[in-house]
Amino acid sequence: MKTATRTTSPYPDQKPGTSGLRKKVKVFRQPNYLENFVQSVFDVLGDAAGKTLVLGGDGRYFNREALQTIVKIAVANGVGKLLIGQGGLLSTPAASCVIRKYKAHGGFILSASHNPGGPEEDFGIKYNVSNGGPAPENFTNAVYARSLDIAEYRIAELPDIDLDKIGVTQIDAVAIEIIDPVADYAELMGHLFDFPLISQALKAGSITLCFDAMHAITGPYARRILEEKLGASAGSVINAIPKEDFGGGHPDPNLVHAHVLAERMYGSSAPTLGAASDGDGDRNMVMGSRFFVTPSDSLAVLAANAHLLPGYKAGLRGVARSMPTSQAVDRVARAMGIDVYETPTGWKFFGNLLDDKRITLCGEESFGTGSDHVREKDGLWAVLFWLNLIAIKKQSVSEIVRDHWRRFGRDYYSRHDYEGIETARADGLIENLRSQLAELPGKTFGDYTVSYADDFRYVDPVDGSVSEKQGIRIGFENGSRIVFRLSGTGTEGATLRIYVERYERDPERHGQDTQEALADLIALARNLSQVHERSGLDKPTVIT
Ligand code: G16
Repeated sequence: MKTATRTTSPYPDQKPGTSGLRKKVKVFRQPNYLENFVQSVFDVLGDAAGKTLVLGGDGRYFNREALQTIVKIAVANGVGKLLIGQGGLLSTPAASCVIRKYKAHGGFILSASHNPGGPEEDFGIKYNVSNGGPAPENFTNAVYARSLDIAEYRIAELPDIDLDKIGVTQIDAVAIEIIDPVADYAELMGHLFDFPLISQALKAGSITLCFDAMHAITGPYARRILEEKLGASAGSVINAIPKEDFGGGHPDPNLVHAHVLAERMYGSSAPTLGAASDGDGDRNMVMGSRFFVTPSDSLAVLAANAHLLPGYKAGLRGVARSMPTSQAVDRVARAMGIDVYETPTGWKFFGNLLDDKRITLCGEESFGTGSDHVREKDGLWAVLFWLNLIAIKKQSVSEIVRDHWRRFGRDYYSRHDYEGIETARADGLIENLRSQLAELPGKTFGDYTVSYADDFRYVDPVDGSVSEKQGIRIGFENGSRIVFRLSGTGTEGATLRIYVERYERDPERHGQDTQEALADLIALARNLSQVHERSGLDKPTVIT
């Protein structure tokens, strides 16, 4: 096998965001754009000789083409073995599972998550390290620095490999193995949950299910596990075939984009559980009949009940949530006497806490929940968790959540997104908020007196690393909060996210409409940020 060293010049825009490098396909298609980024990762990794790497993606447009390039660069950089999901497919949690199970050095995951796919849409790539989780910031910063002065990359002169045939191909000293993308993950799920109990309930029809795979990666996983292994009736998984453009949809599991599911769940014969996952299978949305579970509440309910499930019967070590996620899980942790950690947005921040055995469960408002079983959030895992819980409690989703509120109180919570703002205007809005921070504490706005106002700064308790400017927090004396931050996953312009939450202990007041319950806080958030004047938008583009 021949390898070549080719000269290249740097691109200035390869700084990874919240979760890897996400750009339009057209950007990735520029000469050497992908090659530069992948070689930069290898340069930071150092000696890759003999190491095993895992490769796979969510099957979106450009997935196969990019994989062929990555294989050739990996081979030229001396890896010993590549494990690749058949068809180039691996959900993000399954990639994490495979990296851990086979003790790989790391892996490349190709996805732009919930962003749309297609020639005019988005693509993404990220590197995960040997614990199966996204590379930490010091690694991604080093990759970015390298990408700014890269001058050459190495590539093997090979024909394209057959991504569809399971088995091993040996190319000189390198073994390239195409693996079943579902098998290892399905086996792991069988250890965590009571499959016989879930199966009994599904086969008896006492639990019915609609899982919307949104034409994305989770389709094959959900079909195999929910329908074939557990016996959910055929057709319980909808939009199950992954498509390069997600059927023209937006594979983001929320009430706006998973509207087929939402309509079914608000219809007359809704199943017991409704769920959806995103492009790469790490997000989840959970619904009951005429009932939407906020991701923050889902995390709190899972934490309060985890000990009932086989994989978690020893109890939880601790829990963590991203800063903008509601404080519902904090109340559970306090009642259980375990630690709760508040981290910046981004799953990578949970990695150290999990590895250091400080936490067992973690989650984010952005439809992500997970545990120490892998180092990514895990959509189907959350759905299986809920199925298992329903089978044990023999209650509906809404009954389980309402019981939870009665015990711990309810955290009314909502996120308002303003998408496609001109970047300079969005930066100006955040700067303006920053300039108010010093004078806000002590001020009263109606029922709300500010107790603290800051720009969130995180010191990782395990390695002491510091992450600055992770979002503006305004906390009130009654426990309510407003948070402002700019998204780190978009590919065009800026997206402002405004998160609002208010705690209500009184069960008599748990039946309010969320937007009404939060109306005062939402108005205050708009006033403080002058969002409409500064963004040029007269209302949010998405409300969840
Ligand atoms: C990624 C990260 C998550 C984060 C989410 C939203 O999820 O892994 O940790 O919460 O982005 O980030 P932002 O608010 O910056 O857009 P995913 O599912 O897109 O990989």
